[in-house]
Amino acid sequence: MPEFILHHYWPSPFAHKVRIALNMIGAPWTSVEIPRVPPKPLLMPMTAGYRRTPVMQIGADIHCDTQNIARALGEAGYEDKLFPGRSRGRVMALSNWIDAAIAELAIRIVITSSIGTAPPEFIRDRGDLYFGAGWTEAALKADLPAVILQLSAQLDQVETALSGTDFLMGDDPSWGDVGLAFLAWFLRGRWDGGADLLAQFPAIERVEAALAANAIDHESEITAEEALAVARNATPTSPTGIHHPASELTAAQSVMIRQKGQSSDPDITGELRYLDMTRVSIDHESDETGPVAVHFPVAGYRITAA
Ligand SMILES: N[C@@H](CCC(=O)N[C@@H](CS)C(=O)NCC(=O)O)C(=O)O
Repeated sequence: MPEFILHHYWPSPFAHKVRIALNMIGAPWTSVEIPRVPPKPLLMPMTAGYRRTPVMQIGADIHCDTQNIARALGEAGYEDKLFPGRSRGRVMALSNWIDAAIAELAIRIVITSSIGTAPPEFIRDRGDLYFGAGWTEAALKADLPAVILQLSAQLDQVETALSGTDFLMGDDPSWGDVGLAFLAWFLRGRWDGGADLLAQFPAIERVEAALAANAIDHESEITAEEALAVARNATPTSPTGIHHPASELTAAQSVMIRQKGQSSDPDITGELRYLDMTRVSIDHESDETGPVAVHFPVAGYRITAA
């Protein structure tokens, strides 16, 4: 099995999603701690400018976004453990829905409730990242009760989906349950109303208890400089070529990858290495890493000629 190097910080909920998955499937991993806010000078040379957390490195292949990281873990030999019973399509659809419908609300609630306690520069950074230009603290606070109602409605649907079954796909946990467990962990740990709300959803709490608790176990720790050296001493092993009949993009053309929706995320540019229905990869090079391949999911990103 390849060495998985996770670039993350411990309080990051999306990083916890991947930590839960790695522990659930029994894959050893190496931890690299990165800053919670930019600048991230030892990460960005590797990611072509992608700044979010987590990033998973396998040699000189750099996987961005948890939906793409799930695919990479499946390809690395953990398909059956992440998607039991050939459930990948159903699980990915469900987990995309959980990210869109529940994660967005949970993030909104946690950020809103940390106004006044978290450092103002952290709130500013996350506000610009998640809520687009023009957001205000006052509007976030005014919306909070309505957002909590939205969240409860979505959690209630998931609770119903879990009735009579241990996990979303049946007896065995999947990437879909991982997507639920990290959000419960996040709401409980970072919002003072989290525990009371979750108490209304015992099946979700069961999934959280089964998966989220031991998710910090890891094999080793290295510095960001050492991770850059790992990339420098490796070459990308991921495939190349355009495998998308409806795309006019061509191999090696310069492309821009932009987060969909309003956000302060920087644009990412590179030479198109690979495209299929669900993944886009670019070739990128920096002094610190030499040539690397950087991978993103197609869903949720706008990919255009640069
Ligand atoms: N769609 C992304 C979302 C990742 C995300 O928003 N992560 C948060 C941390 S939990 C983040 O990047 N915050 C800003 C930062 O770390 O600089 C994924 O699934 O990986």
